[in-house]
Amino acid sequence: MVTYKVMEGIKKYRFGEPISTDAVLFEGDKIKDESLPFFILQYVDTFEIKYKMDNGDQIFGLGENQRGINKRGGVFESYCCDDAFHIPDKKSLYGAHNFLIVNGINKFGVFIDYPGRVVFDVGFTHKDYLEIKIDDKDLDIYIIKGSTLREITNKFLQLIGKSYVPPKWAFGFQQCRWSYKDAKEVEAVAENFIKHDIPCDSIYLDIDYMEDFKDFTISKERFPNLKSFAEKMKNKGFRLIPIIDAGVKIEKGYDIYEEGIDKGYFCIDKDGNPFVAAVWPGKVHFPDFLNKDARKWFGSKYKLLTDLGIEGFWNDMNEPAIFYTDRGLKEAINFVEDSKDQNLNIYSFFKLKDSFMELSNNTKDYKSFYHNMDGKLINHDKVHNLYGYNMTRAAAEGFKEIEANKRFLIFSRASYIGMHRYGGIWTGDNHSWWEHILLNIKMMPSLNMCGFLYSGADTAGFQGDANSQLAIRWTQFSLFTPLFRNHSTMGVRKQEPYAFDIESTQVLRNTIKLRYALLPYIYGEYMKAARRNDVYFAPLLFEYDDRYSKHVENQLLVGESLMIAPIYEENAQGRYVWIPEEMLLWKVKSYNERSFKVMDEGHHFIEVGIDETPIFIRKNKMLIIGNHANNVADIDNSEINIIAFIDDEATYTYYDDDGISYEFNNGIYWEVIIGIKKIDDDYEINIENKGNNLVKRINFDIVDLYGNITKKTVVISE
Ligand code: MIG
Repeated sequence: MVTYKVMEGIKKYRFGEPISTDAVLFEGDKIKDESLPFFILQYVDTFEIKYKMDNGDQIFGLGENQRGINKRGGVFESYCCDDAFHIPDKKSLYGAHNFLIVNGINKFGVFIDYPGRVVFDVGFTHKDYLEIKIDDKDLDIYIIKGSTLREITNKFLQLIGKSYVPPKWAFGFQQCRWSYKDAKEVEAVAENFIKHDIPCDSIYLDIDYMEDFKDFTISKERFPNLKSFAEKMKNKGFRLIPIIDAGVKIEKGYDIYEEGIDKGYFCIDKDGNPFVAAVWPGKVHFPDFLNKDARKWFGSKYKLLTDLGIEGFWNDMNEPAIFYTDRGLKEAINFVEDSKDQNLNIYSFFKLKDSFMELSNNTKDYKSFYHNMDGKLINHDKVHNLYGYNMTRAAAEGFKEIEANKRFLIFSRASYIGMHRYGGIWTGDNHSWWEHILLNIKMMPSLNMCGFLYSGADTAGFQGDANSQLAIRWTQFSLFTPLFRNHSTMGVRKQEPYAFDIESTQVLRNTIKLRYALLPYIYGEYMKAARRNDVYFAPLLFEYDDRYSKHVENQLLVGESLMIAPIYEENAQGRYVWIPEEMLLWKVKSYNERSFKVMDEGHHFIEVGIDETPIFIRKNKMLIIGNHANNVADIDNSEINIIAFIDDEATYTYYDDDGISYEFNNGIYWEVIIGIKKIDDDYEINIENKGNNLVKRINFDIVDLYGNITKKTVVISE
């Protein structure tokens, strides 16, 4: 073991010769130190960490996973997996996020930088032990020390580098479906949004826009002129966001296939031939995203679409998902043939069934192909979790070549720690289940702790039929998630915000308009988190250390001013909320209406009608509210409103920038620093306007602890 001091409070313990994952940005200096906070068991080929947890210890983090914000009690396996049935005992979803924080008398963060299989047994097998099993003995372990959860998180986020920042329009509402299959249907969706007066910034193109599911091709029949169509749609206010899949179809004459073969850019099997798996297009090869040159090549292909006016993409199937391989299929078919005319008992019958069930995403297949990493052949299984990461990196690096100072929208299904620098993620194929709203709520802070700020779930659920109530309640939560997209699979009930009944459309319209009105806050808080290595969503205990806040799993802090308590149960007329200090409750029906209630510290049942989104403004904090428009770019926020809940004084920094470029990195952004101070029965307002902000007028609703409202208006001179 070699120890490095990487940064203040962060040590790296290196075992063997780990493969570089590029998760962490700093090397660090060697030091003499063997003070690991846990036991290490090294076996011949594997490695295990054991940590004795105190009764009260909680475990946070682990990103995209099932179960609680506190992960204690579960087993989680980092091995990116295309599993479309997210039930509580599933151990792997699409991401591999090996960072956790132990919160007890001892507080520290652990990041296991190993890109193959890692199992986190968080007191499942042995209730008092955190046991981390690694499939290898070459790895880096980072230990992050700090006195609070936020401090540990901030340090970890500093270690792995600044978050990806999407264009501002990507904070608008987005509509997806597998599939709006041709230009006519896409246009009809757009017309529906316009007709129903529901804001929306983009419409997605799922796999059917391609010719035979071939990456970077466009169906001539369904989208005869994508360039002019994209332009027309943009003029109506909608950007088109095509999907890109990991597998490249094997087809003579298809240029991407031919080039990949020519240049040796595909993953290979043990005999050195391009590895064959089957996904959407049938048989495909997998681009070797771990090979720099292949990455560059694939990344440059996005230009074929950006040249047509496309400004955003989603990268799918990049775990990589495998439907079947020849090996698996052959074994299964042999088994079927052997079973023919047999009297199958329960065991042989199950084995027969399983032989097909186990065709997809089989570890045997993952073990049977190789990457070329800087000239070294590496078995895929060892670096499995880097695949989607590097596909998305390929895209991001491609965009840099295409137009370095322009922000593109890009997010991925599979991911590993560090990918957050290149793009966002969505949380894959959930269901239209109430349980999945709650899962979504719990996952968001965990994802943020692992760096993934631009993230969100398929709102209203991907699989299964949504009723209007579920779509509404889910949208009332998702309106706070940076990626705010409604998506569903083929064959299920339509769930666009106008797809139900007039009343529900009205509620969804108001809910989506609320999102647009909150953009100054949501976007500003996102940017602050991204620039300060912070989270946007946090569990309550990041700010409150009382005995209840520690255990709250169904309320979140959003940015610095808000707490939310979403409704995630069918037919609920309200819910219980833990309020850790006085807060101002605003049940929003429509963002232009104001009605507040001061809530005292304690447990409360709050009534929440189906048309209401409850928002809690924290004490001595402010919420900025702008205006809505049908697109982000059309919003006029020269006049904004602030709701402030003031005991004595508060300061808030309203951040904004051009929303399209990276100039904010060069100090080009706007800040309005707003101070409110209570003096006797009045308030003193102080405004410092930095940069060339467009805000001309701010209307204040200042509410005190007794609920008295003072209205003020400040006009900002140039
Ligand atoms: O095997 O492209 O998670 O969002 O609609 C399914 C079709 C492939 C999975 C993605 C989903 C997408 C679907 N894809």
